[in-house]
Amino acid sequence: MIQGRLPRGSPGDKRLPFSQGSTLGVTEMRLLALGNRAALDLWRRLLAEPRKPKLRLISPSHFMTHKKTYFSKVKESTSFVANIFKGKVVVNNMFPFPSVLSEEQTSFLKMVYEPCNRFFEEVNDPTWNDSNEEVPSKTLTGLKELRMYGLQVPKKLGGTGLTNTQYARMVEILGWHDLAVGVVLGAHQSSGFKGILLFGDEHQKKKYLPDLASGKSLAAFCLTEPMSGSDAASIQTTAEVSQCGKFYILNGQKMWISNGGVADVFTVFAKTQVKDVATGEVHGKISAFIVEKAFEGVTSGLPEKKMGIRASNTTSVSFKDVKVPVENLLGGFGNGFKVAMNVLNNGRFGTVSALVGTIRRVIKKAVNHAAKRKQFGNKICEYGIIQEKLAHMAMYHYVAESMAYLISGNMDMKVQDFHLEAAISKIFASEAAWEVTDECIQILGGVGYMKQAGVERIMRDLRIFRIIEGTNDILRIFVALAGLQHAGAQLQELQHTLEDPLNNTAVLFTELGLRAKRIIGIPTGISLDGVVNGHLLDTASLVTKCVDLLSEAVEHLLLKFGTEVIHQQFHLKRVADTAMDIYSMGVVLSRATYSLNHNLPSAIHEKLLCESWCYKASERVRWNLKAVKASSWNRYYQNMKTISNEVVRNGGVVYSRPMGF
Ligand code: MYA
Repeated sequence: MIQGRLPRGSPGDKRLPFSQGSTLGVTEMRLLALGNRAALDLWRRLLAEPRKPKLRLISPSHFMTHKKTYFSKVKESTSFVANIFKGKVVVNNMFPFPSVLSEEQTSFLKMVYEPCNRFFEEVNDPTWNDSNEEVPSKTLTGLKELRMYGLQVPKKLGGTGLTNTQYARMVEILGWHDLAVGVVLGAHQSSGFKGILLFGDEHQKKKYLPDLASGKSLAAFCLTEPMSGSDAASIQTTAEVSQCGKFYILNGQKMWISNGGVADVFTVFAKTQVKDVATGEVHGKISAFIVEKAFEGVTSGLPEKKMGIRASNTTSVSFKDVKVPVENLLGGFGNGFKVAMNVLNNGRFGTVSALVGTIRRVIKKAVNHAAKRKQFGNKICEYGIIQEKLAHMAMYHYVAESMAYLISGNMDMKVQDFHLEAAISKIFASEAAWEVTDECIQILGGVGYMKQAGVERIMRDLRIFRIIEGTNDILRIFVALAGLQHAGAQLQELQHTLEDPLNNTAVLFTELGLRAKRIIGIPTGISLDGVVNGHLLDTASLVTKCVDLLSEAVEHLLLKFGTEVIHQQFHLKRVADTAMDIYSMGVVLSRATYSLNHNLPSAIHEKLLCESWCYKASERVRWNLKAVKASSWNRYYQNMKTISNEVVRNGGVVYSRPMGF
């Protein structure tokens, strides 16, 4: 029941009672007269909803821990992804494809780019680094001289002062040449001191950033703990105010910290006791701190032995009664979770850009081989099976690169609402890079499997990116639940409006009309006409159709499960994949439109990439949403649950071998 209102039909309630059985209400009769049976069904479902508990969605951690905190308000968003969940196509942050660099910024970028690229070609040896599990001092020193340690730190604080787009182009070099070096520099500036850059006060910035930007000191980001991985809010490291009030006393252990054994400055997240001014109750809330290695009680463990990115240093970091001066609190008392999330949101585009560099490199390796290698009398690039692989690889790159520069461009234009897009791009780029590298090895055959080809190292290095900066699984849940919150808020508002249908007939008929069209499968009228290049209109209609399908499926889930939807991970995964596919379609439409409109030499090729990608992605959307809506899939999900439970109970597969032992 909607709070503060009398139940419909109860004594004193002036509104029309719900229609019961075959008795039709006024609106229902009107709908029937219009011959709109689908709308009538939906009208009934929507009106039936307010009788249920108020629809509210719960965030991922509440899902995991069953905490009793609810989201009731969701802000209006300009995010493309947030809006597709509501059946809306909001193109502000999507079209036109950003072109944000001035001529001056482009020449400055070239000036820093070229020597850096040459340095990686001539000085750094990724194979040596990998075998010896270290980045040698000649590389580290060279990178300092190239001003690679403070790419985004303002020039007045000793940094290179790059914009996000310039930074993205620079870190592509790291992905192309050596991801392990990329992680050293990324853990330093993409996350290690990013909190100081984003949230530090003037004193903190002046004290720490110049040395960090010059490479005189190195930074690390300390969030993960032995018992706290994806559930970042569950950290157990504590910080208590000392009796003198001048320090926080830090205790706890962090693990798998990139640069953990070599950093001089750590951004550390710890639980602090925060008093609610209104209620006087004390809650454990996370705060962020700048901690120096030099503070007594900070120790690092031994370097971890890793599958990939071996040259980067990864250790545990322990804090034993560390006295952190109160002025080293970062971003305000109790605001640490916000600091952590924003650092991660802001860092993800860097990872995406680095991976875009890797994908481009790997494609080059595959093409070089496929264009030379002859089998059965022909070059293998002439065979359809190889052609499809190469075309897929090129599409993956096109999408990932477009995502990287769309986000960096938006960030440069001060768009605030990009965290869903950043999460999707990180998932996409890390999976695309894995897929492309795997296919590269397949094309190279035996050669690709040998260390000498250099692809196996790339594959090992890449694997971590589906885990680091938020696992792709938790990011999928994050995208789906955040999107569902937006859709849920819209539906809730609609429910309110429909409490009084006769005074809201315009809204009523628009909404019912939209839903009826979606159910019947005819376009709802959302369109990218006038936004995309005319040659891409047919392709654009695939996007709008997919948005209709998504919003219909989302509404179906919300009406079917209410708040329980947060437990439906089989569905959530498919909803997230759909949002990713639709976003990727929008991104390439934007990029290809830009190229066609500006007559770029590659425009026709890009049109092909865009059309082919959108075709495949829209097919996946249909497939995934069918699996969300069709009841025939429930049996499959139930089977998955049962099989998994039985395998877990048995400690492995359940059946014995065919020969019985
Ligand atoms: S560091 C470790 C990485 N760890 C993670 O990423 C942890 C993943 N977990 C999470 O992100 C959170 O726990 C999730 C939700 C998302 C699951 N943006 O109750 P809540 C707000 C903005 O939903 P939870 C590493 O890998 C939310 O609205 N706000 O929270 C090293 C709410 O606000 P309010 C967000 O369920 C990297 C509040 O927070 C976001 O507990 C090394 C609570 O929300 C968000 N995303 O968590 C780097 N999420 O209360 C190397 C939630 O106001 C890089 N909120 O409503 C290498 C790079 C190479 C590149 C080279 C570069 C040079």
